Amino acid sequence: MKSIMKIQRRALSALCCVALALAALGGCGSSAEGGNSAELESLQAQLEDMQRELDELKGSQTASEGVPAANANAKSAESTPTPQLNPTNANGNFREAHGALKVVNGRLLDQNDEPVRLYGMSTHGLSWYPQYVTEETFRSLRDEWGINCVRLALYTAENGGYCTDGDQSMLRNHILNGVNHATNLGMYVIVDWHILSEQDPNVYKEQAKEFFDWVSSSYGGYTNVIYEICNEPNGYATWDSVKSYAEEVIPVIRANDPDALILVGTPTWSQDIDKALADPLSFDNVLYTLHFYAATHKDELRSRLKKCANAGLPVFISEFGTCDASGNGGNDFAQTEEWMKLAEDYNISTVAWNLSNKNETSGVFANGCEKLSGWSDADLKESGVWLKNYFGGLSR
Ligand code: IDC
Repeated sequence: MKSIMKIQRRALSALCCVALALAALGGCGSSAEGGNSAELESLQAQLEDMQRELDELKGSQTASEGVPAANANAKSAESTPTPQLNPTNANGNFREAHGALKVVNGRLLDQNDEPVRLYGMSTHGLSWYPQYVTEETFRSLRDEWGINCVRLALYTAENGGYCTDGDQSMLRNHILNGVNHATNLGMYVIVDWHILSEQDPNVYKEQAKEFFDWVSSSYGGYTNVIYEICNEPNGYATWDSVKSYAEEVIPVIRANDPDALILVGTPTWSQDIDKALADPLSFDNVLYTLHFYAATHKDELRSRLKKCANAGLPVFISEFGTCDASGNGGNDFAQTEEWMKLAEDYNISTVAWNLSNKNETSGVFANGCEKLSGWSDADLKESGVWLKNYFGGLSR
């Protein structure tokens, strides 16, 4: 701020000089001497330089002040640098180029009615690996990995879970930071109510309604916030129970964010999208999630996806792994490639699990690697190298 005032003062005094010089030139009629006009030109050049400096300073100021408060008007977070490595982003800021996304005839379209595909990375549980919810990390993922979407995984029932013994205000803070960083960087962001061990989302339905009321009232004006209302119903959870949960939670979100994109998990760890096809929800802008782990889920689940997508079901792969369903074990890159080919054919968005240095195959950072950005291949596990190359367009 101080330097802006300094430049403004310098500009003012230069302006005075220009005025004085003009007055002097006026006195000499139209036959100004070369010396005087050279002085005038030099003053004008100085002024132009100062204007440039001022513009640059204002630009950096906007960027560094661009993190909006949770309930700030969405418009305050507009200016962001151009992503470098996003194959679908020829227009600069990805979020601004694609705007509010919508589901039309089972397909995900952008504000220009063009098909759009999100390439995402999911955090690990925000209670355990919050260090990756930084602008630095998201920027590196965007510019070096080609990521245009981050998923914020808020576990509900585990140790440190939002509905068990987790620190709710700290967890909410991670959500706010994550959404703000993604917004500033021109990325989409999925707020994932990460149900898992409780099996049925109805177990914490009241908490879910309260949570999504808070998120959607904070970010109702944002076009880049996507709500994932239940990660993976499993065990005894049927589609009927998931559906009735969705029918209560979705109107809470819609009251604050009428056109929001909403992702709904399906039974059997988000594999039973056929159940949703048989009895879909009646809301607009809803996609059903399918999750796969390439070393476990193969042709059979891919056939299901093909069948459902051909029948017009909107599907979103909000979590996948290159390894087996435990998040560990060996990678199966050949199967992952099969999955990615299919996702490309149907233009289905894909978000990979997970941003952590945990000692498990799916944690993309090398065990012990503490870097938060600018990872070399040696800083990554094999899954990380593969994902970086795939999302970055090197293996597509
Ligand atoms: C796993 C994590 C692991 C953590 C466990 C908690 O990778 O570190 O201890 O959850 O229960 C899912 C889930 C996702 C799992 C992942 C791998 O959505 O939470 O993460 N997985 O098991 N569905 C299929 C696989």
